[in-house]
Amino acid sequence: MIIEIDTTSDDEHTVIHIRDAPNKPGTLRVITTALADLGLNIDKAVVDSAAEDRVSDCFHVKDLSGRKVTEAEDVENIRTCLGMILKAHFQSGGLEMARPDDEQILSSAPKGTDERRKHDLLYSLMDRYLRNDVMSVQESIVNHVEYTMARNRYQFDDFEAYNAAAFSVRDRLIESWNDTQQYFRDKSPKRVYYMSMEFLMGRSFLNSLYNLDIKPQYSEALHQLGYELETLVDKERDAALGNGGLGRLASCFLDSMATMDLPAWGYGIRYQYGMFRQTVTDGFQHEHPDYWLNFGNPWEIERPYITYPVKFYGGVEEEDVDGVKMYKWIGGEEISAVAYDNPVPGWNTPTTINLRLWSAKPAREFDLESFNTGDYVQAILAKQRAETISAVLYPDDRTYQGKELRLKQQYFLASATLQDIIRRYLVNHTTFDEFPEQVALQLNDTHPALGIPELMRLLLDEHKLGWTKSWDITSKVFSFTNHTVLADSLEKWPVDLLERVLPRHMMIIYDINWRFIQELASIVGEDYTRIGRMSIIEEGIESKSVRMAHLALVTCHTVNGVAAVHSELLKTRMFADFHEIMPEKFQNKTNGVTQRRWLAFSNPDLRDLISSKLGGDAWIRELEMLRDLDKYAEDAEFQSQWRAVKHKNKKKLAKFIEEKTGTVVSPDALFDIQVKRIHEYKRQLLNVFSVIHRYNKIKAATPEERKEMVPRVVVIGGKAAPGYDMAKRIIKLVCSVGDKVNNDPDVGDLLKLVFIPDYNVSSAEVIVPAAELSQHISTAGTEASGTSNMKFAMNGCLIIGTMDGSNVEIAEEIGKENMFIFGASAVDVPILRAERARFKPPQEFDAVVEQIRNNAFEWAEFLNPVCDAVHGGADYYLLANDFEDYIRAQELVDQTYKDQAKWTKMSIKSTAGSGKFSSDRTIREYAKDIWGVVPCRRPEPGGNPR
Ligand code: NBG
Repeated sequence: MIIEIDTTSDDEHTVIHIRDAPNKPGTLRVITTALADLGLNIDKAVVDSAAEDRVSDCFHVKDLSGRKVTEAEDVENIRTCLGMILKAHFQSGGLEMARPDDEQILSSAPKGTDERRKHDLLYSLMDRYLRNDVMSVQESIVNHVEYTMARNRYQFDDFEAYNAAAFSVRDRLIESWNDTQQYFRDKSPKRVYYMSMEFLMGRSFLNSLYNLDIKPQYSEALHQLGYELETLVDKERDAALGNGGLGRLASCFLDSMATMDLPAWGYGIRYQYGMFRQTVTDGFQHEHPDYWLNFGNPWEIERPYITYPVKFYGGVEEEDVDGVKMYKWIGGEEISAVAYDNPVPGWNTPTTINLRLWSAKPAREFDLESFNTGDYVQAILAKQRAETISAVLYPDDRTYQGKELRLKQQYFLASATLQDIIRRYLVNHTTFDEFPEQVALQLNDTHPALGIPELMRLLLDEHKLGWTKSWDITSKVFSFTNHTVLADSLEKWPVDLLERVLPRHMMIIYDINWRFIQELASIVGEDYTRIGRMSIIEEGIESKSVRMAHLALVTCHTVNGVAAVHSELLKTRMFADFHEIMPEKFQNKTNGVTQRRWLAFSNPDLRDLISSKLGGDAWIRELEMLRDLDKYAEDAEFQSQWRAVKHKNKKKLAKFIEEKTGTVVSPDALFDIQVKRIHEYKRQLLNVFSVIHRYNKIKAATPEERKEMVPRVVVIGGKAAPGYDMAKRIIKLVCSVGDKVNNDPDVGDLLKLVFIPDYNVSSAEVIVPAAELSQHISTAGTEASGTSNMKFAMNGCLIIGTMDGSNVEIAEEIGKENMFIFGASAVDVPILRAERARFKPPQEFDAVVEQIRNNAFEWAEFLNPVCDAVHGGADYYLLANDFEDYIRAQELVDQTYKDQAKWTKMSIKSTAGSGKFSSDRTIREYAKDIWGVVPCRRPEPGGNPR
């Protein structure tokens, strides 16, 4: 494209020629608007589109006072501005594209009828998609500033700019969401519903921009308005509706389901308070409420008309209907579940799926009685309490607590979700015969397992289907994932609590159990201990409880573990009794993570480097393609580019660490990271002990020896459950050791230990790309899978770890020789545990413990319980047993790091070998082996593949 500005040929006008420009719709409008914005009136325009794909236009213009523009500077300004605007327009997706029409109405309403006329009018009013060229984007942002946020369009700050931009992206998400959902309705495929008490979504802005493929336009649009996208991105609050691995997995799954065009929805709870914010002062954790909705949430769509009643308490009435005994639950308390939809766009596809979150509101029907007795205000206040049900996420991810409110939350999710699914199913069905062919329900752990008795209740009591039919349907639609190997994490609800809160459900559970026990007895005979072990009802000494995992095992057609070793443990230990009788139900589905968020978007330099070698970005959808990087693992040129990317990311993290903690760390040191929830089984303590050991070695070394040492920055981050005393003491220990080490002049840059507060999804997006070594060091047989190890490996970070969870499969893919593996195996752990009273810890381990006890890091009294837990025959997680091998592995890390060519080769091989750990692969397996759903992709808008 050429812009020529001629000030001589016309006496009265300046003549602007735009030659050889691409013939793109909307160009003329862009030019005329731009000229008007520059204060130029067009007196004459000659538009020549003789050539099909190129155009030449010519405009005769004057300035606002009616004069020809001749000053060289003004002419230059016009040329630059026009050039920029046109360039942005041509590069962007400014194409107008027709939206699909409603096929059903077109075929059912003949031309000429009123219905058809109305439809044609409605269609013509919105027959195009919103345009994505820079100008249209700016217009929509500024519109939202004024009309959505009611701010002055000349005065809005970064936060308001973020919000307006987010609303403008939301408009585009809604178009895609609507058309996807319409397409699903038309095609009516089998759908899968992912039910989870947690979705740890993180931020949406950048993710949506990338997935809708509109980031360059938004970046440019904002830049021209005086805002930087990178700055605005930080204005978004994380949606932290989850604790850790389990909730983040659910979010990665949504991304993969959307990207793979599955007819899928997520269902969860819209907590008003997400995961608490953690601050650390003087080494002590403080929890702050995360009222993330405070300033509004532009990503959600409130659906005030989609609401369902959810009941609690009350009693059950028996009815005789034509000689058949029927039950009816008369609830004592009723609240409403209101839907909030969160569009989830896929990458490089027109599909946008839905995450529907329920919010609790007072029921709309009011108790007239209290109105009449005059207690109007009290009646309203009582109703208001309904909202507490969805008020707060329980911040303990493991120990089951038996709290009534938690039970109510679980039922709230189960009930609203099943009512919604049944309503959708009944729109185009008159019987339940096809329900199992139309619906798959995945339970993310047992948290939503009350869905089982709830579906039974709805089918039996509301739809009058009878036990056999209801059970047949229920047992065909549900499947369940177990996420733990720790027995005390298994949920058990006291029978008396369930009886009180959900009396009808308790009856149904008893009925399910009674039938199961009959069947079981026919197999195992009079082995009552076995029957007792397997029963859904646990007969405790003082009270009875419902084993939710057993309820799920008995009902679901499939149960899966989340990594190969974990799934084996389920079969051989936790659920061995069940596996023996129903082996066909057991499967493995090794976890995965989305490479979009965790590599392509959060590490753009590495993405570009990888794409440059793999001939494009197809690997962002087919992660196994990364394997091809193996070829370049020893290529010196590629290695140095690879290192340069890592170094840039490390500088960014160093800055982040300084902002968050005040500690200055050198980006030239080895960055060694352990970020995850604080748990004894994850053994952050083992890490700290080795830091103390390293510190001791530095102190004992001569200046010459120090010169040979590899400088290290050890980063630990993670939240402790508020009631988990030991975890909080471990944080204190990390901070105390950090205080000592970081301020010791003998140590300098050789060693730093920092605790990063408030580890969450968005800080992980800065930390993961910068890590060189990451620690996944749980006692073998305790971590079901682990998923952050996959993110780190993808980003070329080496793993130091035990043969636990998914580390085992990572080693298979990447090669053990490219990791630092140490420690006892899962087979040995029970034996070592039994013998630990007789175990003599290595002398260096004892020395570290003694140092803490002797107040080397102060706070000895406070830290003593931490020492007690791992010393003198306690040490349930076998820190002392693994200590020597861990130190050996750490020394190997140092040695290897000195050989940068070798280290970089291992790093490249980590990325190359991580293809298996895409959640796309995991979801493909779930879809095929468990859900029986297939992709359902709507046609590309405008018929052009993106
Ligand atoms: C966690 C496991 C992890 C696993 C994730 C996701 C819970 C209850 N379990 O090992 O501890 O990676 O689930 O499956 O959060």
